Amino acid sequence: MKTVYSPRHHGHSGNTELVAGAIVPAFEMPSRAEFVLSRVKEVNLGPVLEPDEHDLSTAAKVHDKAYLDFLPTVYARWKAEGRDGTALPFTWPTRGLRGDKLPEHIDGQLGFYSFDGGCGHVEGTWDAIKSSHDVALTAAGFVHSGERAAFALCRPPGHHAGHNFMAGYCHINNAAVAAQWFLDQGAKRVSILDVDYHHGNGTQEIFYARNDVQVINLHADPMQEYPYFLGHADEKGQGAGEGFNLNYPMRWGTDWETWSAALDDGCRKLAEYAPDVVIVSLGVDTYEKDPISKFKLKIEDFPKIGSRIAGLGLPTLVVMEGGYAVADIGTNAVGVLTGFEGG
Ligand code: Q9C
Ligand code: ZN
Repeated sequence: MKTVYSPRHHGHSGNTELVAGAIVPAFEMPSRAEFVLSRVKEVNLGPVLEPDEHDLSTAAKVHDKAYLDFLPTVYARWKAEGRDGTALPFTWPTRGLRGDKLPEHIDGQLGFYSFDGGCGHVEGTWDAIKSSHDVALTAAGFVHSGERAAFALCRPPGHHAGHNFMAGYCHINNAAVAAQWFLDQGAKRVSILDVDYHHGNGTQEIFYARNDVQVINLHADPMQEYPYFLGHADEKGQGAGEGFNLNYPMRWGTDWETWSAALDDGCRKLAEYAPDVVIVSLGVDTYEKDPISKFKLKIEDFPKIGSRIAGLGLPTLVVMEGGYAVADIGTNAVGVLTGFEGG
């Protein structure tokens, strides 16, 4: 299986996030991608290739144009205020406020385009975001030209990013852009199977009223876990999209037995939809030793995920999302891929 990877993610480093009342070093850090890349090489998964440049025309079909124009400007405007460090919002347009009127000041705009305090920008952040987007589209290209599967080693991740907001370390929704790209190439139906510990709220929101992209999410119950405000079982899609969104919220402490039953059910629903291509939003933060997760999957469970997905027999694009137990995320992410390949 080919892996697409860009070293340009490195510039997105040294940033902080707001967690439990404190500004702390972001859990989403460059070593994550490095551990996954080393493991790809260690097991000889296949060639590692750099992405081609892609313009943002496909991204503009799943994201708001003004939001995409805003992202590259963030850090320069932060510095223009005489600041350094990490650009983060501290105010958000919640209920009763004008969510329709974009403020002029960078602090107001950061709040307007954010869902939380987890998407800090530093000097190299936009370049990393753009490279991650290019990684996803380049890997999608390999699947489109006949590879059975490809691995987009995206960093930063994407599944919390919605139509016009960043969230949970995510800015551009790489999996959503790839899904749109497959449709633009002639695919009739695409399924996104999101196995990250956290609900992929952005992916759900983007496709909620559409029937050309089926979105299946396995995740921690939003009653207990981030993103808290989306991801319940009764969210099934709306309008033409009714029935094409499936959520499997699970309680803290969920182990392989419970989790794999949800995976089996999701895979059955996916097979019934009979998509032309599957996009796996691969988060490995379901791991028992992940520092921000309360699920209990073990190292030996990850290859079984890959093998179950391979059993669908469909062209598959795997897009990297979360996973923060840095020393083991390589083993677990690549474990899914070798499991897929039957190794
Ligand atoms: N105690 C992804 O996995 N909250 N994003 C962190 C840490 C935000 C996770 C709290 C989690 C976002 C792609
Ligand atoms: Zn996650």
